Formats: sequence, C-alpha cells, structure tokens
Amino acid sequence: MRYPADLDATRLRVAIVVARFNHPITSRLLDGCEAELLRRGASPSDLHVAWVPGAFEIPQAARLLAQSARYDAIVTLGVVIRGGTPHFDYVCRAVTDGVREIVRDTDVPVGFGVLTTDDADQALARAGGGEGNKGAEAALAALEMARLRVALGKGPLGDAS
Ligand code: INI
Repeated sequence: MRYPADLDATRLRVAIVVARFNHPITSRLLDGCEAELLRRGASPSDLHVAWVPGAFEIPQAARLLAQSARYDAIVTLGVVIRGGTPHFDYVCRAVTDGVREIVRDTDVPVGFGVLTTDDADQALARAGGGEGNKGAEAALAALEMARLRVALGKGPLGDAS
C-alpha cells in the first residue's frame, strides 16, 4: 500500500515561528505561508504566529511549541543574509541544526522556511518574487508530514475540542 500525499489542512493546528530580523522579507514569507494553509482548508483561528527576534531564536521557540502538544505542525520562517562577517555561518548553522534536532527529538513535523542567501534580492525573489514563496513551500511540507502523522494515528488536534 501507499500513503497518499495529502495536503488537506482542515482541522489541523499549526504554529508559525517567524523571525523579525529582515522583517520586510520575513513578513512576505509569513503571508505566503498563511495564504497556503488557508487555501488548503485551515481555520484562521487554528494558525498561531510566534514572532522571535532573529533566526537564531527560531529553534527555541519551535521546540517550546512542539513540546506544548498543541500543534499538528510547525512552520519556521526566517531570512539570513550573508554579510562580511562569519556571523552568517554561525546563525545558519544554529538555525538548521536547531530545527533538525527538534524534528529528531519530537515527532511534530517542522517545515523549514528559513532562507539563507547572498543578498536581499535573492531572498526577495524567494519570498513571493520570481522564485516562488518558500513560506508557502514550507507550509506544504509541514502539512504533508502532519497528514502522514494523522494517517499513522496521531491527531489531528482539532478533533480533541
Ligand atoms: N538574524 C536573522 O534572522 N538574519 C540575519 O541575517 C542575521 N544576521 O545577519 O545577523 C540575524 N542575526 C540575529 C540573530 O538571529 C539573533 O537574533 C541575535 O544574534 C540575538 O540572539
């Protein structure tokens, strides 16, 4: 048998963690993410948004949300732009490792919508510009994994209330 790729967001509860750093771009990722989830049947009241200072803080917020057992899926959104210092590499490493560890340590799906780019134009292109919207793509990935989890007997949490 095969588990179908199901992208129905009906009754799913989703937490979205979004970094304030590079806000003009992360807000576009958030718009794309929310629009995709609503288009797939999510209820606006089931989408909870947690703003954090920067990408470095994303894993801690996402972990707390995953551990709260309130969400069927989490989507992480941020923009890290390469500067002239090694800071870029440290922040990129921290956020990618941190999110990977949450996926490893909990069974809550986490969509990864953190852009790591050389400049703002590359990021804008991937935040609703010519290269699509990575916020929407991360939402779809989280959704597909949440539905797979539901098919395996977990949730959706919307059924509990
Ligand atoms: N945070 C980002 O989300 N993107 C960046 O490009 C970035 N740069 O370049 O520094 C960034 N730094 C802030 C960092 O995420 C933390 O918020 C900060 O260090 C406080 O802990």
